[in-house]
Amino acid sequence: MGADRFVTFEGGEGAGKSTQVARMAERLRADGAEVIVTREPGGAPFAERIRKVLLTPADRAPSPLAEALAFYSARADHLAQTIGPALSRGAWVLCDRFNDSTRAYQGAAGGVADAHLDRLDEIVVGDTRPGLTFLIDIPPEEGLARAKARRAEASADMFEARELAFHTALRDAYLAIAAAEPARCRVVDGARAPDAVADEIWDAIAAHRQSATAAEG
Ligand code: T5A
Repeated sequence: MGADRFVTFEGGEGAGKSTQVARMAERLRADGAEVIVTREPGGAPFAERIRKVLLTPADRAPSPLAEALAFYSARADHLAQTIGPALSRGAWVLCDRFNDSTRAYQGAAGGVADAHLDRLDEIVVGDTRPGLTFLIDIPPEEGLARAKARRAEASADMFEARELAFHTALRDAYLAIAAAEPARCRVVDGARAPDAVADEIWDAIAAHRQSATAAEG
């Protein structure tokens, strides 16, 4: 069982995660909840420094294992500095990407063994696992086109620049994660208009909130 108020948003490039995180934060706050919005990689000062290194295109890409370790280093800082303290005081934490991203990008698409990622999760994440995860699913071509349109003339970051086969493998990996953990993961069709996506996510958060409150007694 994860932390009930810890909600993560996952999906490929340009799926609409940041858009939906912002909308859900607004709705929860309007409902009187304390909410923090955060992201990975990043979400704390040291983790944001690692983010810069990870997303800057390099002449030679690092090995997927080296990448995974850097993401977990940032994650350890993020959990200690931001996520853990917020959950301890009863706030909701809405996080744009978390450890499912490492499973999909460095694991399934990059080849890092599940057993290695299991050990890193045990060491770094422990019990602070998300209680609810939205997988915003869209065809990779569409997500990449959105991301490209948004960045205009700026160059693609290190992950966005990878070939379509990589992004297709990512989508399959995410869908497999969601199928393996149906109690935590909700697959949402992200190809619809932002309002329709937001309404579906909000309904799921409301139901989750109700069952969490009932469990707290
Ligand atoms: N990574 C991350 C790993 O490899 N391993 C890890 O463990 C972790 C944590 C992070 C990169 O790091 C990798 C994955 C990533 O490649 P990032 O810049 O944070 O880099 O990249 P993304 O998380 O992919 O962020 P994006 O901003 O590209 O995608 P979002 O957040 O899914 O999309 P969003 O909401 O910003 O929307 C993109 C554009 O589409 C529009 C928006 O207005 C925006 O212009 N849009 C829609 N358009 C039409 N219909 C909708 N429903 C729309 N929703 C949004």
